Amino acid sequence: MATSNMMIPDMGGAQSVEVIEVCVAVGDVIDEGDSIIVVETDKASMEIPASSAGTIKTILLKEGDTCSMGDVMIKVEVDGETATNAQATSTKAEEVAAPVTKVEVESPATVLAAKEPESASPATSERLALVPDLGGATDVEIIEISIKVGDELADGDSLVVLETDKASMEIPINFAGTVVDIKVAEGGKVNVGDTIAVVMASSGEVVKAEEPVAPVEAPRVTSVTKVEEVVAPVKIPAPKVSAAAPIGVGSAAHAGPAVRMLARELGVDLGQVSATGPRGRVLKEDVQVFVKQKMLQPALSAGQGVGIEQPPAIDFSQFGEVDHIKMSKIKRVTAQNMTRSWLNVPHVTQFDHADITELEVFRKGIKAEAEKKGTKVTPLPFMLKACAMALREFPQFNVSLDNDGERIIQKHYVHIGVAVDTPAGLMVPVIRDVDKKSIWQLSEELITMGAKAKDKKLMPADMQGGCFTISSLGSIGGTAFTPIVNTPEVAILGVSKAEMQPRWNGSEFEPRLMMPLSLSYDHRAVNGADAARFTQYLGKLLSDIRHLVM
Ligand code: CAO
Repeated sequence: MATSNMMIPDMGGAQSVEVIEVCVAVGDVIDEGDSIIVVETDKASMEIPASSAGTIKTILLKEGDTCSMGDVMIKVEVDGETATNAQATSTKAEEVAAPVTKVEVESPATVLAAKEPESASPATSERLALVPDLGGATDVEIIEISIKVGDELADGDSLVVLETDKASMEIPINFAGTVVDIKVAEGGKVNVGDTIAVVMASSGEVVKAEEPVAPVEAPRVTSVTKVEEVVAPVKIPAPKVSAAAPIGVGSAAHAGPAVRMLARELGVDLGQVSATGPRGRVLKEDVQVFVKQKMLQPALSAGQGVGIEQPPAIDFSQFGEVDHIKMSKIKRVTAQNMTRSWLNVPHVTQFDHADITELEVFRKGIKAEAEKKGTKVTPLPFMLKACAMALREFPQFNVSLDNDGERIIQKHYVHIGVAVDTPAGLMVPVIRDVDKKSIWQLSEELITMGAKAKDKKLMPADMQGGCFTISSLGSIGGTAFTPIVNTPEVAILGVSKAEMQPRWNGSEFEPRLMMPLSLSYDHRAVNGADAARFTQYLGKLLSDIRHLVM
């Protein structure tokens, strides 16, 4: 057994390249060709594979380091025979720079260009931008043409984006000029040496037939293969240009290296981004829209419903005329609260009815008295009173769950919120100590709070401290609904419109005024049997309001 150094091979001429992933750990047994690290330039990411088999003893690079050809990546323990070769590798690797320079001149791309002197004739300043060596990949698909005829290109501007099953890569031009003709089409396949475009080189670009056009600076990975030939038996396998697999963010997504780099910088998982580019490619703008959407969801962060994909943004103007109307602050806050509750609370809704026939008789009976007092008594104050008694009877409804998931917080006060629909949005003023107040007091407070809500006069304190909420649609209609629990409370009572219904009294049907009740509850705090008992109890209290004074 001997220990040898494994070095970074030629990376298509790229220097000081960032290590974005270390794929191995000390002690790993690796085979030749296994990925050791992943590096990323601004053009592509590449897996750097092992040049031989062995057991990793030391890793000399870490994520965030920069590296260049010849740098030692790892030290490996190898068997005797491999060690000999590895020794050769380490010796020869120091010479790697020289042969690579030599080989680059002979790279297939440049050789091909040199074979077309008429195309790159010095008589005209037209030059061909050719497909460079693609690390051995053939018939590579063009997924984007980044230029059009007439474009003035600077050295390094992207010509096309190619995509293999492993990576997408921008192919840049390595001289400045104006695009005269484009020889490829989106969706077409290209190989090394194919002409991408004819470009009128800017003045100052020296063109000599004997100086072949080396069309691009990256990714000339086959030159590494040449290194293998030159420095045999040293074996430094070609880096695998692979923007997809190693990135770990949306590896299956279709995106160019620049987009991937942006996604990496922003910590965006490309797999979650809705792509709007051709053939499902993720564009930079898609990443930006994704981030913007996330920023608009502050209330959903910190483990609350995160990871749930947003529906894709749709341009509705394609279907007809639309307006974009800014939501009021109240509506935005309500939307966040509703979403948070919907995503975090396991909701169950218990449906029931309360027979309020007698209650209604009584209520109508006190109408004149109420008017004398300058107030109005609706069924709602009775509901408030009944709920307050039910919360005392079933204290498990008067709790909040501690965020640690291990405790419940039992409340010994009874404050009940009442949902009020206002033009500005939904507000929930809280009536305090409901259990201690009379129907008259509750009626007055309801009227006051309802008016304050509609006049936007509620103070934050008026809307805090609720133990339970009532949402009454009784004045509007409907037979039942599923209200959303107003967290951190654990239950909410929805009240629908009371209607006369035939009820079987044991010997005949009789008309009774039945009020529908919809009790939604957090199933972590409350179980179904308790919910059924709770609504039954409400029914008992409301069907004979003498119970309310007991
Ligand atoms: N069944 C049948 N009739 C009902 C009823 C029910 N469940 N609840 C109320 N009503 C009747 C009332 O008796 C009243 O009729 P009368 O004038 O003939 O007595 C009428 O509906 C209107 O009542 P109201 O809405 O003025 O009063 P309320 O006490 O029921 O509601 C408040 C108070 C503050 C909620 C109210 O001002 C309000 O905003 N209501 C609109 C409904 C609403 O916003 N609900 C919240 C929905 S969002 O989840």
